[in-house]
Amino acid sequence: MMLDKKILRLYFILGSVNTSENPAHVLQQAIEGGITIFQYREKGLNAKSGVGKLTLGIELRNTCLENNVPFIVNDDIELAIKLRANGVHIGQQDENIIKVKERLPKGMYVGVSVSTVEEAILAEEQGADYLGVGPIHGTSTKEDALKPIGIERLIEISKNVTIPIVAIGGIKKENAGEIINAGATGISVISAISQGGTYKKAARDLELATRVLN
Ligand code: TZP
Ligand code: MG
Repeated sequence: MMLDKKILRLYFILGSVNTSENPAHVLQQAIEGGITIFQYREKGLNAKSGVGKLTLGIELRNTCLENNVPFIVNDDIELAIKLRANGVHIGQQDENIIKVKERLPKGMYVGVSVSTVEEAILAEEQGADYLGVGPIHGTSTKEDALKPIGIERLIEISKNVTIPIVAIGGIKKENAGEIINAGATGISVISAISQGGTYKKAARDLELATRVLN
């Protein structure tokens, strides 16, 4: 099933290390502000594992279910299946897309992170449902982030694939419009909402900033 593009407009990603508040509260507020899809990404220094990761996953999964917001799990395919997530998001370092798809129940989406045209074309060929393209700009949220690829590369990638693209890395309301104009279906953010003070307003402002003609 083709992923509805409108769903990818404002893609919020969060894990416990991205906030000093209750992640479920941050998520609830972000939903009220207008996020369209959510990814549980429990990664980085002091990230939860095992039961702690599962427990928070259940809580965030329930928040998404109650609000009818699609729920994606980063990297952890077993957890995604256990939580009956709507999809998984994998990177270039993770398991091969074809193998991942074989393990997933039918109808679960696979998103793939790419930063080059070659990776994008290959991910589409292998059956990715959408691409996460970046990092577009510098970001301090991901410790091992690659060098920023910039808007020109985003344009180039969007010209070479037909599946939807969400851009990631250093995106905020001030630069959201140019991301959409570059051919992305949506924007993907961590800190612009999780460090945004008033989460609901931060999400609303981002959603408004994506409303440009493309
Ligand atoms: N992948 C590439 S950049 C990034 C990830 C997960 C972090 C994005 O965080 P922010 O705070 O929106 O720049
Ligand atoms: Mg990964």
